[in-house]
Amino acid sequence: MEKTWRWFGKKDKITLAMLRQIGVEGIVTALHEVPNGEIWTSEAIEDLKTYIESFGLHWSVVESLPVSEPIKYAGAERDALIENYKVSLANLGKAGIKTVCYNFMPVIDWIRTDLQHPWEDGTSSLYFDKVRFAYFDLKILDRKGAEADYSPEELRKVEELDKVITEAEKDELVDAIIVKTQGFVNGNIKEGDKNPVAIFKRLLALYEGIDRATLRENMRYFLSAIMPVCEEHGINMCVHPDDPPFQVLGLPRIVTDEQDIDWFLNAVDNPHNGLTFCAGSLSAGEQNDTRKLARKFAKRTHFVHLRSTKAMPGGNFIESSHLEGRGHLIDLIRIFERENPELPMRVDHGRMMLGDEDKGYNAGYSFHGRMLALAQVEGMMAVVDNELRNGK
Ligand code: DNO
Ligand code: MN
Repeated sequence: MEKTWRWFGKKDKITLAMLRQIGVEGIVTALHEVPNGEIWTSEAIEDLKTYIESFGLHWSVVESLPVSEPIKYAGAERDALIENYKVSLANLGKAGIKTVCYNFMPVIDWIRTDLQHPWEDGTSSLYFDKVRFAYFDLKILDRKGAEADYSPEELRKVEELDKVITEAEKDELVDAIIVKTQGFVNGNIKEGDKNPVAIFKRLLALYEGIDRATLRENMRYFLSAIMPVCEEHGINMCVHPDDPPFQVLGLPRIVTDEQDIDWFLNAVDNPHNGLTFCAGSLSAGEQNDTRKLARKFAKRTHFVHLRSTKAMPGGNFIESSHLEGRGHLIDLIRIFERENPELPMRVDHGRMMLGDEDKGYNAGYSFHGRMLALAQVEGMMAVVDNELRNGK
């Protein structure tokens, strides 16, 4: 697989010169400054592409070309937004950038409740705590009907937490769930927005009455509309799985497990309609065996995120080391190196370590932690490639 790295553009403190030194080959990035739904012009694409190439690297994957909310809930602006999306895709294709990651999660992209969950060794990683999430849902959002989504035990723990939680801790929870993990991926809520909870509630209201079946139809509509452009320009679309892969906040989620993946691949059965195999997201679902999924979907996978998680008691999960956990990365590397060795791969998130926290990087996207993970993955890949060369 090609060793790629998510780079957040010219403002990223982790520079392309640094990435070259640590063996990165391809860059994963987006035109982060273009508002959702607007066209990515050829000029802007070429400008960034030339900049990347001036460091001896190349722009391998777009992550993400965001799908605006009205496309997901079928709002009145949907067709106009899809037309813009098609123009952006065509412009990317003309520039030779042919792998495009996106997601189809309504309102909220990936979700964590703790951005710096401490490890014994002094490092930290991202964490999802079911009770803290329930607290956000019940006590901060005050969502109607939310009680039905939690067990009596969880509801009891939420009440206990309510007695001790401070205002500062509440703000931290809001930051983790809807500000710091969202701002740089889907643009719905940005750092510095006043009253993010109110913005978030307005967004949630857009999905009232939209269930899994409707969201699926809207995804089929979107994919069918863009496939001709993808065919013309050789673009491979790859949807990122829902993270975590289960229903949240009354919102439907439709890329969570084997059945869901089968559904969208068959609904628009075209090789350009594929998957981002995010081992971290998929492994956070108890129903998922990443090895089985990789064997089944390797040929329709266009991009790989290597990351692992460990299930913790109470439906919680932690982002673990890349060498452990339910991601089973060594097995996945064996499968993908055999089935689809040209695939671009990135390590996804890493721990915070060695002063990473002082550098203001996006949540999960540390420098040292990701570099360590990349080295671990590189080692695993070297062993697998050696086995393959020796006919094993
Ligand atoms: C989670 C991460 C996310 C991901 C976006 C895609 O696994 O990889 O940052 O890139 O959710 O939309
Ligand atoms: Mn991912």
